Amino acid sequence: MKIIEAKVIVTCPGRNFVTLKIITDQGLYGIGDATLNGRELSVVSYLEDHVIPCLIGRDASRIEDIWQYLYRGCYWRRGPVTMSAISAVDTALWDIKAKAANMPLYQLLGGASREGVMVYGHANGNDIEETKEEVSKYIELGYKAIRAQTGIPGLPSTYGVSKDKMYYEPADGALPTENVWSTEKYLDHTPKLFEALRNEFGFEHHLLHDVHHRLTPIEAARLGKSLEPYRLFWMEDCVAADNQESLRRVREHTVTPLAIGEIFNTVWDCKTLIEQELIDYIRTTVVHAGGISHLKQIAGFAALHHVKMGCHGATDLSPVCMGASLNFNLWVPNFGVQEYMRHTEETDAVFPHAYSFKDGYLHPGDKPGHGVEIDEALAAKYPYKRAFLPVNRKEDGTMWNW
Ligand code: EZ4
Ligand code: CO
Repeated sequence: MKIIEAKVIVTCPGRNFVTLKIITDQGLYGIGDATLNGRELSVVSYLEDHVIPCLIGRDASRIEDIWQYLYRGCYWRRGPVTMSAISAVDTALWDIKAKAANMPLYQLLGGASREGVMVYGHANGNDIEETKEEVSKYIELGYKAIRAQTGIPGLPSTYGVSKDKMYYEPADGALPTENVWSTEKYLDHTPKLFEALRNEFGFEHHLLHDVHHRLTPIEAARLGKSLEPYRLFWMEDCVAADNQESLRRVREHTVTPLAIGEIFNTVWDCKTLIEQELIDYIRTTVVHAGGISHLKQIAGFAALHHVKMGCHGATDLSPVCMGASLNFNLWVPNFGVQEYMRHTEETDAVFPHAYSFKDGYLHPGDKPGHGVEIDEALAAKYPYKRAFLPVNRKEDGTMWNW
């Protein structure tokens, strides 16, 4: 089965998505997500200029060989642009293989290990009262796990707090918007949110929180300790993990479970974290960490060290990524939870999909492949629109992590 054509489809039904479509001489085709939020066109160029010419004529069934060809064969291995491009190729090829086998992808991977994929939604508000109301809405929708974020008194805006509750979209400017950050204010306020949520709703639901890389290890250790009475499912990205050793300081001070990895691209970005059991959940995803093929490798390694999968699933990961991820997560033995920020109706219309939500779980559906399509005619009606993620400064103007 030869690859005869591959093309990149860029569409902006409310936000930008990059999709790779690979077509074979047998009429079968597959699609993969290649969206890298705020840096989309770099992946488009990488695919069009440097990957697609090498794919034409290759055997679409040789997924592993093509993965190795693109990873080892470019010399400049790793990095988010390269790995998003490789992920898109890999996802599209698994889609083709599963379609050729006339199976949903999870069957090809080894079959279902569970009845559904537990997901968590994003509850957020400008203050604790508003966040409480949002949490109650997610509980009514049947969610078992809910991420909670709240505005910080004295700060004009806070990561994770949005106007549009179901479709939180951080890439909000044609140039990066500037946010203001205060570690002191954040550390004082955040435990109050979780105290209020446990007082109101008890301990029946899983609660999660995303620090979004804003703390130093000793500050993160203090937050983890102060959140212990509220028994979080996880505390996410509590420090930037450029240095994986940083998590050790957090780990030695708190039993609050730690999750990290949405910006990691390969197993090498989390090797120390996993091997030395410094984390509990690894958040690497299909689209940014090398597709199904490489995620299998990360998950297998993580399983040896009691680390579970907790894949990233924000709105900037397209429904194509979500479909592939759900097939992966229905199978993967060491599954933890899947993030699920709902896409807008416009996005769902461009990407018709077989997955569905019920009682806090997503199921990938039973269509052959990963179960997600792209309506190319509709996609063409939404041209690319430049959008950046915000940047973040401390109150005195110092650049900080967003
Ligand atoms: O900010 O995907 O856990 N979810 C997140 C996301 C990220 C965006 C960045 O593009 O941290 O909301
Ligand atoms: Co996050």
